Amino acid sequence: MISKWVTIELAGVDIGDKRLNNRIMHLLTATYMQPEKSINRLFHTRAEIQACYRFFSNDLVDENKIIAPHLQKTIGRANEHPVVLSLSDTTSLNYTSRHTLKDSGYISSNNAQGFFLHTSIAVTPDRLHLGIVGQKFWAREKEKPKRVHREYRAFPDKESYRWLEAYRDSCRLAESCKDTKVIHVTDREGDIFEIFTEHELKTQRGSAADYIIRSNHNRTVYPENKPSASLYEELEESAVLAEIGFDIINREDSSKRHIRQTIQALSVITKSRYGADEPRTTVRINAIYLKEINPPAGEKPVNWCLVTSLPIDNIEEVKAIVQYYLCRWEIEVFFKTFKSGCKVEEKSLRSAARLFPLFSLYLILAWRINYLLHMSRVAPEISCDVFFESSEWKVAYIAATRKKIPPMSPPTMEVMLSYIAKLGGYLGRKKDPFPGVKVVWSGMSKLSQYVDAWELFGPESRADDANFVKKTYA
Ligand SMILES: [Mn+2]
Repeated sequence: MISKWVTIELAGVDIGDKRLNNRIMHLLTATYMQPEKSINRLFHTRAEIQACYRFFSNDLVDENKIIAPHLQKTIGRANEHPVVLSLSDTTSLNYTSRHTLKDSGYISSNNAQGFFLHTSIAVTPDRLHLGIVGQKFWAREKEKPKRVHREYRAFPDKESYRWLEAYRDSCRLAESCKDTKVIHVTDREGDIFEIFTEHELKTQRGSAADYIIRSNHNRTVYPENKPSASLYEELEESAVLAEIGFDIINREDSSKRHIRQTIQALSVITKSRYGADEPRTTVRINAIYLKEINPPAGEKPVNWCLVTSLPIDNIEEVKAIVQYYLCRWEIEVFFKTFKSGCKVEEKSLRSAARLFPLFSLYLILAWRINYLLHMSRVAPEISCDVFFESSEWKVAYIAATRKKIPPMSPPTMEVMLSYIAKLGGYLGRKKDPFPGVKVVWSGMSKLSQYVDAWELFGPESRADDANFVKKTYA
């Protein structure tokens, strides 16, 4: 059985032949409800397990074919929103313990082995995940080279090139969604000059995504009243426009810290850094400086400089940019779902060529889990049968409420998610926060086992069965 949402999400998938197209739908359905399971434990029969391994070892299967229909769906969803943030970041996947894996590379200085994944996800300003915008997977060489002197590499051969490629993905999204403002958002690693020039180029062609990038370089700037200055000094000297306050969450221990910052902003000219004989490109960037007021003793102050193509003509615009940047947290949530939720690093396949398509499949899954979770918050009133099969919500109702007969009509998303969270161990006490991703995926996993049992125990226990419904509700 293929889930309804999988049929829709992967409509038009073209792996190369009909059986492969069908197999990917089966695989996504099987992994969906039990994302954390290993391949061997996902399936009930040896034939199914083998079919899965055969799929990933088939030369026709590649990661771009798997993600392609989903990218189209992301565009469709983005089209319905006036502002969409394309959050872009890199994460590493650790495969050090997999000795049979030949083509992994070093991922850190302590000789850990694995792969890198760069992806951009589309998210609305109220943090609804809309899907993947672009993906790239790669491995470095086996061992970290001892850096005697840095070898010269053309920009496209450098690892940092991925940030420009990701920005181009965001521009493609902008071009496909003419009525949507698409904003490319990254942390400091994404601060490369090539994005500013690419933005100018794409603006002329009418296909530019805006950008908000946390600044990494104290660039030389050219204000009107002096020959040159440094970006951070100029910002420090500009007038304080306002103050803001918000909570940040520590990635390690999930503790919260309340931050208050002053806001300063300015618009300046900066230039590319090429050799003396090359012409230097001139671009205008807007910069926002956020400086923490009275940071706690012993703690590093939270000071950020953001560079952006968005207008900063008034304080409302500046505050909106800061709010958009704070949404960058969602890609961390997404990576957490992908890595700890789907336990991607524990999935064993023999080579990168087989693992990369599997990563694509789990990217779609990680999106789906976050999408459901956020939907239940931003649209709690919609009927859950938009997202769930009838066997799923009926079984969830019975398991969570301990009542024997499910209602005739499906519950709302909010209620359905509360059932799933309950199965995942969420107690729902007054002071408890919203159920998180972790509770939801463990609830989904349990639910899938219940649905399995429900379907196994024959027609009399199935509420879909017409006779059963007649007998029970008559
Ligand atoms: Mn990063």
